[in-house]
Amino acid sequence: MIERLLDSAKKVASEIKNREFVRVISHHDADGITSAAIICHALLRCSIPFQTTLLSRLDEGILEILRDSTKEGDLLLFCDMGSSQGEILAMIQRELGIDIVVIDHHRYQKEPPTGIFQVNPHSVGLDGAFEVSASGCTFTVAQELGDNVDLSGLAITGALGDKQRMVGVNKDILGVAVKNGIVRVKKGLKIADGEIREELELSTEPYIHRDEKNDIGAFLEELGVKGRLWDLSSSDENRLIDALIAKIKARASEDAIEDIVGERYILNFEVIPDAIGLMQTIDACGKRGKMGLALSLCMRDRNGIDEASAIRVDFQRKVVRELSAVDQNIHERDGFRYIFAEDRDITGAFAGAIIRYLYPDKPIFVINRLEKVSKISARGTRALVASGVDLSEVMRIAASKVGGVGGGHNVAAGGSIPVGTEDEFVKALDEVL
Ligand SMILES: [Mn+2]
Repeated sequence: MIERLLDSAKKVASEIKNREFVRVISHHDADGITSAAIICHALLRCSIPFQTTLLSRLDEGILEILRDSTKEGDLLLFCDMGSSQGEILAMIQRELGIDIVVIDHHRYQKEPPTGIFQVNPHSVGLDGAFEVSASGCTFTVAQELGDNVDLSGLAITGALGDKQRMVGVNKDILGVAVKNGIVRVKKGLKIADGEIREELELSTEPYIHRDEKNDIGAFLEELGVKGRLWDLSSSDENRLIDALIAKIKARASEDAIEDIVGERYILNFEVIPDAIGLMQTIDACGKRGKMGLALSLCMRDRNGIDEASAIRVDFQRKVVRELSAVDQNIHERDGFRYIFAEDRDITGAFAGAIIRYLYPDKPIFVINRLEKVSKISARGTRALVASGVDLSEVMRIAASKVGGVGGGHNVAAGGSIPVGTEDEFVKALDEVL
């Protein structure tokens, strides 16, 4: 499948080659950060100077960021954003007169403005939602700039961050990674490597619901399992897996139960060799505004490991704490549930864990009240989508009814509504769901 991206990857690479300076802008999530790291490594190796900025989203504010940090003739490279924001690209072209290339995997309506090359799986009939992420697309471009096969581990990490599957282009990249000794694959429990008790207590994927404190400790003691996950004997690990499945079965979705076990990726060239752990660490750092720290880890600087790991622990602890109170705080309606959350950084992880591990039978809407707007995260399951639920449409319709905006994917959507319209929004949901 990867060959389908090659034409566009070659074009973008030829735009990059021989530049005096490349301005990189990428997204602040795990996929965006690994994408930025892949292109930064490749640029370093080509001796092309660059500057990188990681953003939560692309809007008009980009002009101010670029005005002081680019000059005519520079190349601006977007990763993990840009394909569906043609108006902003056109505005940058018009205002700043710089060249632009885009490496993205999001669906888009209109082709980019004239003169802008892009790598996007959707333009060659591939699905950017699950078979290749921005990091995979960026890796194909990096391979056109030199021998950068060692960066394939970062591409896999980015795909994990976007909850993708190892099919299509991802599968090709994994094949290249394994063949070249960059990544090793081992089947097992899919949680981060670490002290097993701590990791289970921190885990939101899977989230293990517990009523009393120290429940996990007693659970492990009873099983007679302790130590680091990667050091467990296969019989211990299998017993643990069976017991975990029994524990989450009553409430989790089918998908979520199946996803507990699968391929784990061991990254031979990264400072955190566990792909799940690296993904969670950079994701948490990005959400907490420590994008530079996250990027430095992916640039293989070991200095930030302790600080970044502490941010991951803190972030996940927060999500787990909110999850443990869901039963008391959730509101149930005929066709959906909703809940208020205070920390907007954790909203996505929070909503994802509720639908997968606690309440999979109806769509969930998590509402964050901010100063002027309330942010909404909506999540469904594959089964709900199969039964006709399209959260992108639901969000678009219900949010616009109360003067807000919404959209996204059928299974995961979001939006924002004016503060104070939450009750009205819930009523609007009642009408569509
Ligand atoms: Mn992405």
